[in-house]
Amino acid sequence: MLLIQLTGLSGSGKTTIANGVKKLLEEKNYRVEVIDGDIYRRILCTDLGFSKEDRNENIRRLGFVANLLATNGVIAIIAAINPYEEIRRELKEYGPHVYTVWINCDIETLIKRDTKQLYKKAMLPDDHPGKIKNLTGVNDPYELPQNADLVINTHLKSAEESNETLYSFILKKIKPNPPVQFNYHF
Ligand code: ADX
Repeated sequence: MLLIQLTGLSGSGKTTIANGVKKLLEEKNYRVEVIDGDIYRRILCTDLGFSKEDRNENIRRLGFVANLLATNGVIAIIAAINPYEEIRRELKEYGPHVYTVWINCDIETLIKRDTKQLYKKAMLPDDHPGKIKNLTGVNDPYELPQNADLVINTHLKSAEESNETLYSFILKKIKPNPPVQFNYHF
């Protein structure tokens, strides 16, 4: 039905929003699947690291799975950093059912939240053995989305507002095809 590719830095809220919106849509009987980078990196993408090539290959695989689902009536939401324009554009080529949603959060807020302690590790001195040397947005590129269909600024909104923004965006895109309701009145 739809393929939503979220993009945004680690900790920006992609997974939280994707799962929140999944719940809201399921209450309306839509079939939804969240394709989460963190999970797929442990299952389908265990061979991939964080080079540009590997990140793009990661998104290519997630996109393939998401598109299979999307063309079989599911709303597929990819929650991954997805940092490069080239691969975002490649996914868009699957068709007009593909939308790019930028989950934007300023770096100060990310550093403050730092739930996975990744930003702390990326900002360690260069010679520190625990330093992360390729964290997106700190010492690895994040290309700002040039053609996002929707931008959600999570540092300016509550979690509920962010969910609501994506939820209503999706509802607008699927309006012509509501799920079949089986209401039996005998
Ligand atoms: S992507 O760049 O290929 O889209 P993906 O979303 O699958 O990345 O994975 C990102 C997750 O991997 C982060 O949320 C974080 O938990 C973990 N991670 C570990 N090292 C890095 C790193 N160097 N850069 C970004 N994420 C990292």
